[in-house]
Amino acid sequence: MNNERKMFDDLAEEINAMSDIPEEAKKKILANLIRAKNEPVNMLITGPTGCGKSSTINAMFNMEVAKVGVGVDPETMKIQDYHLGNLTIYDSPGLGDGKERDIAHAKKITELLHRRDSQGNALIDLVLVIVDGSTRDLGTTYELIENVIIPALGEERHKRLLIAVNQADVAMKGRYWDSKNCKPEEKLLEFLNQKVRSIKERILTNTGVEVDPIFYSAGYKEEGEQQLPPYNLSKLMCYIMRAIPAKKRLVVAEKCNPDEKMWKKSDELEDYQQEIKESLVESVCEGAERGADIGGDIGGAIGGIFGSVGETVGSAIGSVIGGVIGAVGGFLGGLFG
Ligand SMILES: Nc1nc2c(ncn2[C@@H]2O[C@H](COP(=O)(O)OP(=O)(O)OP(=O)(O)O)[C@@H](O)[C@H]2O)c(=O)[nH]1
Ligand SMILES: [Mg+2]
Repeated sequence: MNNERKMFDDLAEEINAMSDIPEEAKKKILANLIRAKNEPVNMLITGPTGCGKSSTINAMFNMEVAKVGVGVDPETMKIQDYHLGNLTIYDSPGLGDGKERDIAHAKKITELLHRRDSQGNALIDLVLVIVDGSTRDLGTTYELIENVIIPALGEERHKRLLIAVNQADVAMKGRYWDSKNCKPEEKLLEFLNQKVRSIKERILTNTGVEVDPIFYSAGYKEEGEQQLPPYNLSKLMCYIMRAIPAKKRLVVAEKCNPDEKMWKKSDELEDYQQEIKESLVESVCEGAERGADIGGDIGGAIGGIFGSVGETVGSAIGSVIGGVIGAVGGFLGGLFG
């Protein structure tokens, strides 16, 4: 747990040492950093037994604390909470464990989603519903999303809900998965695209809520065997960063798995690493433009802030959470120095 302190301290130190940004902007950025360091982030991860909740948590945040199920019994019977500094992850079973248990799970999820923080805001920043890509029957998943989660989310519900289809590699029983390159072949890609499209349409039709589901693979690990690398985990993280308020992003970023392998493989439709990085820089620099404005020379100052702060933030974060920031094509080197 040393990383987080180091990341924030490194950033503050480097920004402090910079001579070419206006004092006002510097003050604003340092204030942002202090605020960001203390931001609590609360995520709920849910989905049916065996969909890969624990595997996803472990892959994203480099934990071994979320026990991956190997037997037939669901490992997660109640909502478990994992605390990683200011980041709290709630891991809850979805529906499909039998009527009585389903009612109990639904009740706990509803309660959690109604919980408020001390300022009266919803406690849960983001709900990630994981769908098992290898099953055809999405009935209980739809029930969970449409009848439990969406009604409990309140306003701006589309912003706090993320749906992700896991186990992309075995969605067609392992066929058409290019395991050498860790990506789906054409047929599987089509199948997965169709799947997320139909989920999107179904939820829109039934609830009027617009979601943008993605597919990924958390990777696969058997006792004593090598970890199969995840696919689209960087996309999932990118969507998480988009969904949560800007000021909360650094707390999530500092907990990301530093193992670059985890973030490397994606559909490459966008440069997810770059977007993550830009979203972090944005969150640190928020309001600093106005600071520069006070200083007078607006044009040059703004460019300067984003140039040099970008570089500093990029390399400081990069050295700590190289996974997220640095993995795709040495992006750090390319853009920021
Ligand atoms: N092939 C493949 N297997 C996966 C993937 N993600 C998870 N698994 C496997 O699926 C099984 C269940 O994964 P878990 O992470 O324990 O699922 P869970 O949702 O936490 O399950 P419960 O806690 O029991 O509800 C394990 O054997 C995992 O190794 C994936 O992306 N691909
Ligand atoms: Mg689990």
